[in-house]
Amino acid sequence: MMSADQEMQPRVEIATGACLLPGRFDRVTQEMLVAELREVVRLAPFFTPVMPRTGRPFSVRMTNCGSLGWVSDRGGYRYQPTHPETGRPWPPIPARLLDLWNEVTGYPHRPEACLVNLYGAEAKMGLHQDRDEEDFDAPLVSVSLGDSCRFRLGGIERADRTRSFVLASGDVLVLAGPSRLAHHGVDRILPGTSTLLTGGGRINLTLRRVTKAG
Ligand code: MD3
Ligand code: FE
Repeated sequence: MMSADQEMQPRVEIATGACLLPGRFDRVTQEMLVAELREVVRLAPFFTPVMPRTGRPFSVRMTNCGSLGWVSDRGGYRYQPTHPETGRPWPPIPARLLDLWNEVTGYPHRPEACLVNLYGAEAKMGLHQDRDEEDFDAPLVSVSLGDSCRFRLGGIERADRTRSFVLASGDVLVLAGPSRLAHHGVDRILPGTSTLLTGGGRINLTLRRVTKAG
């Protein structure tokens, strides 16, 4: 007899080490996550990051929870323990997300950062690698909420072939092994595809281990 948390859950390997769990969170659980994120955002409001050197604003707004948060400003990209505008520590990562990390990664150390990206209908994210962490051995976990997006996944080299996928509300993507350093981005939001967020838009959460544990 399987226990409730071992129920059949579709897993699709979209690239070596990149595993998609479509509909990992049902609607009611997505609503609970949104309520928890509202509290995060109350304590750590969304800010608009800008590109290093040029100061050009991102189309995505961001905040973080966890002991470290990812920020970008004219000085560069980095992880830091405090919000760039309020100067306060980031709020804690909701327990539901720590449980998800434990279930889907089996990684023996907790995530330190949860980056929260907020996309309006016109927002996108160019092809990039996530390499501001010290620990590339740890997996990375992404949760999509709200409107679907067209997500692009390439390879380690920028010129490698890319493929695109739709990420929908409640989907979880686990990036491990060779996919951890793959190029990726968000081509576009598909407006009107979800009723989860009042006013539409998309939220993506990425859970990350930043420092090398032990
Ligand atoms: C594949 N976010 O915050 S999440 C980012 O939807 C970021 O907001 C996108 O890229 C978003 O850095 C994509 C899925 C994701 C995250 C990290 C990856 C896919 C990844 C790292 C390596 C390969
Ligand atoms: Fe990324």
